[in-house]
Amino acid sequence: MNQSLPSTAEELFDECPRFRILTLGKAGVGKTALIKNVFKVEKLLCSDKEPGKCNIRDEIHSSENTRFVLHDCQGFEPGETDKFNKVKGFIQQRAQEPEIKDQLHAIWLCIQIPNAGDRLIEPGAVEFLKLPFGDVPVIVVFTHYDKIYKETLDKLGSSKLGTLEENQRTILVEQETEKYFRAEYADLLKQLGHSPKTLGWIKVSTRDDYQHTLNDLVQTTYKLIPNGAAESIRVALATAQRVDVDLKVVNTTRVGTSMKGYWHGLASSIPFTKKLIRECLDLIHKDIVKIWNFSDPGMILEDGDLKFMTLGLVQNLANPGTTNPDSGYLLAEGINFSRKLGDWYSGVYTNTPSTLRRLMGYIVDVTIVLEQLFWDKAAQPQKSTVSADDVEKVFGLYADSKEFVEQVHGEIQSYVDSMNLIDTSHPDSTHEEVERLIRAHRRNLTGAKKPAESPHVG
Ligand SMILES: Nc1nc2c(ncn2[C@@H]2O[C@H](COP(=O)(O)OP(=O)(O)O)[C@@H](O)[C@H]2O)c(=O)[nH]1
Ligand SMILES: [Mg+2]
Repeated sequence: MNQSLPSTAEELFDECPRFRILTLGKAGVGKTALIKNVFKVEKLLCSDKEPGKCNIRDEIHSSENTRFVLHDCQGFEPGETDKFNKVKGFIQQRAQEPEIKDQLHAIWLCIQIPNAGDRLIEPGAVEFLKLPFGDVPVIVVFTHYDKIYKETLDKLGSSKLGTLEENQRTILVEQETEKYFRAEYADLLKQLGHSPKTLGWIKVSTRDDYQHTLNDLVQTTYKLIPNGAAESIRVALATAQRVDVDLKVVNTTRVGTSMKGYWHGLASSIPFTKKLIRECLDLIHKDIVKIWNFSDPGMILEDGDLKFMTLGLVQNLANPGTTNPDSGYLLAEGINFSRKLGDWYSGVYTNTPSTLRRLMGYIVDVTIVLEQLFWDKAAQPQKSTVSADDVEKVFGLYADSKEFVEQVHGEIQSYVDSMNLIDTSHPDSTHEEVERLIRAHRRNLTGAKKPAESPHVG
């Protein structure tokens, strides 16, 4: 009997289902706001305790995003030895956990940027940073960045900024504030006496116009995960966070192409031999949707029409020269497509150029559509949950930009035409072409602003 297909995402999530973070910092510095904004949740739960009464050992979580777990601690003043030892003990205990899922994956030490003239980094924070953290990334997070941004704006005043365009003003203010933080961080490192490999810093604000600072925090954390760390930790962070679209795209391809990834065999067909096309596509579809981790309690993305609409969209890859119907037609037909596709969809996988083109097209198309959905949802934070209408809209944006789809599919056609499917003695590099296609054709059709493009003058 056939063994069932492996799900690479599921294997990674078995090893590390949740990205485990410790936030540390005085009450009011913005830890809770930070977590809610990075993971896009409204409510945090801490077993049966009242919010704010949690112990560092308690697991704080949210039903709106199950891919992260938080430990929260209010930090300590110099001389609060008991509190200090408790934090130290907790970090040590977690470092000794044998299983990756129980270890800490990142520490965010949050420090609120004080009013001008005050000292930024207190002795308590310096003491903390001298602890041995092993391989756990530790990020010093300077919070309430919007305030110093505005202060700097005022300080520079109209004499320096008046004649500049808005984006040039932004750059100038950024440069000024950056100098301040760099100096503070350099001073901190001096006090520590060394510069740990896994230490980083970042300035953030959870206010609307500063969403790009949350991207920076996620990217900084991601990059500080050591090279030798398990792949599943990186994938857990990329999945859990809901601010950085690049990490979603990179990790969609990363899961498919990781050591055990089945994309390696897309052309040489090894993992798919004797499987039904339907099974192969279900697996690909589920894996991609899981990494994007939209707020989708109704499982609209996994179980809804997206799969069949995308199948409809890749039909012209089966019969070169044919054109695709409009998205309205694909949508109206929905599930009927599986019947119309008949033999191919419900049949056994065969190693043919036509099948390879359709599988490649499926991965690329669905990833591009999900990126549109990301932008669409980012532009309407008050409606964070995915609806069937959202999917219809973003699918339509892609499917109906016909020249764009033709370009993508044309490149797939050329790639498959130029390869020799019979020759499986060479390693199959189709996954590289899939990655290239996604990278080359990503674009934002929704018109929603990228966080990094937002002016942060408020
Ligand atoms: N100006 C500004 N206020 C913030 C920011 N982040 C949080 N706050 C405010 O600071 C207060 C404390 O935030 P909270 O997240 O509860 O802090 P926590 O005690 O560290 O968890 C709240 O009134 C937030 O609205 C920020 O980036 N900028
Ligand atoms: Mg809090």
